[in-house]
Amino acid sequence: MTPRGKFISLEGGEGAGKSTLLAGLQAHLVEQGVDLVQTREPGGTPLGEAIRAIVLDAGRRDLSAESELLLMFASRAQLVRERIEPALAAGKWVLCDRFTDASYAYQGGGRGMPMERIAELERWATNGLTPDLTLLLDLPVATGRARAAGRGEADRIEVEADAFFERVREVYRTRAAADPARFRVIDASLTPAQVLEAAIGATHHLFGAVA
Ligand code: Z5A
Repeated sequence: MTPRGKFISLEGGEGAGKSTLLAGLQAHLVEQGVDLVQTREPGGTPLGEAIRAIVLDAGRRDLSAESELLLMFASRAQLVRERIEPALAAGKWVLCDRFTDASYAYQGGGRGMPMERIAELERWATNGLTPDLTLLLDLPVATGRARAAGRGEADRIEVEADAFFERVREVYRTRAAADPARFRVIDASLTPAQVLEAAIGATHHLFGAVA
C-alpha cells in the first residue's frame, strides 16, 4: 500500500516571504525525491481561482465578512477534494501557500468572526484535514507591509489598517503556541537563505516518518 503523503502549509502576514520561501522549499523537496504538488489558497483549482479573484478584488466593496469567510471555505472545500486529498492518498506531498489557519487569523482575528463558527466550517468543509507541518513566517507588521509596499495596487485585504494585521499576527502566534507539534515558527526577518535553512530543518522529521 502506498504510504500517505505529507501535507505542509505556509502561513504568515503580508510580505512575510511565503512566495520567496515556497520556491526554495519546493526545489529542495523535489531534490530529495519528493513527488510534490504545490498549491495555494484561496485558489488552487479553477473554482478556487475564480473565488480568489472575487475576494481579492479591491473594487468589490459589497462583500460582507460572512460572505468572505464562506468563500474562503468554498475555495478550500474544493481544493481539498479536487487536489489535496487525491494527492495525499497517492503518496504525494502537498505544499500549500496558506490553509485553514489563515481563516482563523484573517477572518477570525482580522474581521472578528467567531472562532467557534470557523471551527465548525473547518470540520464540515475539510473533514478536519490538518497539515502535518505548518511553517509560520513571523514578522512585525510594519516590516511586512514595507516589503509588500512596492508591489503596485493593494488588494481588498491589503488595504486594511495596521490594527487588522496586528490581530492577524496575534492569532497566528497564539495558534502556533497552542500546537507546537504541528507549527514551526520561523523568524521571517532573517535573510531568505536563513529562512529557507530553518524551513528545511523543520521538514526533517517528515522524512523520518515516511521511512
Ligand atoms: N486569506 C484570508 O483572508 N483567509 C484565508 O482563509 C486565506 C487567505 C487562505 C492572499 O494571500 C490573501 O488572502 C491574503 C490573506 C487572505 N491577504 N493578505 N494580505 P497571498 O498569500 O496570496 O498574499 P499575501 O499574504 O499578500 O502574500 P504576499 O504579500 O505576496 O507575501 P509573501 O508571499 O509572504 O512575500 P514574498 O512575495 O515572498 O515577499 C515580499 C517581498 O519581500 C518581496 O519583495 C521579497 O523579495 C521580499 N522578501 C522575501 N523574503 C525576504 C527576507 N527574508 N528578507 C528580506 N526581504 C524578503
